[in-house]
Amino acid sequence: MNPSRRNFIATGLRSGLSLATASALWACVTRRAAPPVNERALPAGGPLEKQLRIFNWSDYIAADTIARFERESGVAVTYDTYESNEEMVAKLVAGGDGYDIVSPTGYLVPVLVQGGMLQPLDHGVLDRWGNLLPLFVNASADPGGRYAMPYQWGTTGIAFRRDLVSRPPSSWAVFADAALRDKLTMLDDGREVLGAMLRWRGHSVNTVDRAELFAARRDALSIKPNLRAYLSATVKGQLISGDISVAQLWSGDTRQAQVENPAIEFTIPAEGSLLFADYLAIPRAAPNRRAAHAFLNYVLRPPVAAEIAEQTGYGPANAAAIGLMRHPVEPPDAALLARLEFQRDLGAATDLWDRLWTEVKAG
Ligand code: N2P
Repeated sequence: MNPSRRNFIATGLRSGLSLATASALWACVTRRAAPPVNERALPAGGPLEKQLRIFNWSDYIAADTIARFERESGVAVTYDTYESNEEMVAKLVAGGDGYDIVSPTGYLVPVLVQGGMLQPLDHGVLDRWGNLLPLFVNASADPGGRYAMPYQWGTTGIAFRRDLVSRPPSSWAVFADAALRDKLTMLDDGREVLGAMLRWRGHSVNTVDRAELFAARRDALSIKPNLRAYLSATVKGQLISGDISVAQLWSGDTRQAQVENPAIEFTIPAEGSLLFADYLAIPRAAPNRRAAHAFLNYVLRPPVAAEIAEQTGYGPANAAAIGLMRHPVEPPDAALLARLEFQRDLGAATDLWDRLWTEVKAG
């Protein structure tokens, strides 16, 4: 393997990508052999393009955000959704489908930047940038926001039906409760599932300790017979119907389900959990750069960001939006941050993580 490929793939693995995805991303980078983006060729100063293609997480925007932007800008938007970072990266690798905006989670942004998959943002036209929370602008994902604009943040916890459990869960141990067999789901994401198992035993979600990781695999396999499936955002319907009683789920998706069924609650287990932010970014090959920046600037408007956060149940990365929400989601305070971890570089242990999750899925 040549050194730059090895470095690139190592960075991808450390960021939580599977080997297959990191290798495919590299193949894409080299196949394109695109010239370096000229950072001075900024998109300001020309007419808006007529089209914009957005690729975002499912259930991650307000009902009328796109229609209002279209009316105001005259730009026709194609809006597609995905269920996992890997699904989005696979599309980018396969040629991007001409997307102008994607929404990677923070840990993935440096990998996409290093792979030359994103183009720098033109801060000259993002005139409401100052509204963003420094916690997410200065995060390790993309310090200063050269390539990615913080969009929303959330936590991973336990969503449950108050009326279907004998007592509210307060620990990751709930997934070991055989009385709930087949009424449980966990996220379809190895770092989330193994991370929860690690926190359960008092370890970090970023551990590289082999004994801790083997114990996490053992725990994940031991609870697997209780699980109906590994499901991410799509579990909402089953929580609402009562088909599932307890799910490892993200805060905002739980909030959306709760609006449909008030018996649904959310808790961060006593042992702690994860915190994430997702970012809006413009792929290198995006055909509609000005329209993409216009949309980012639109989302930077406090009322727009407030409506998106209100309807999706997540926290806005926009400080000026919080006060406009009917149910304000304040940025995580010190007490919450102390119970949560951002996912970090796993170093040489990433291969082991990947293998253990593969074994859990197959087991
Ligand atoms: C939206 C899920 C986004 C949170 N449904 C995962 N980063």
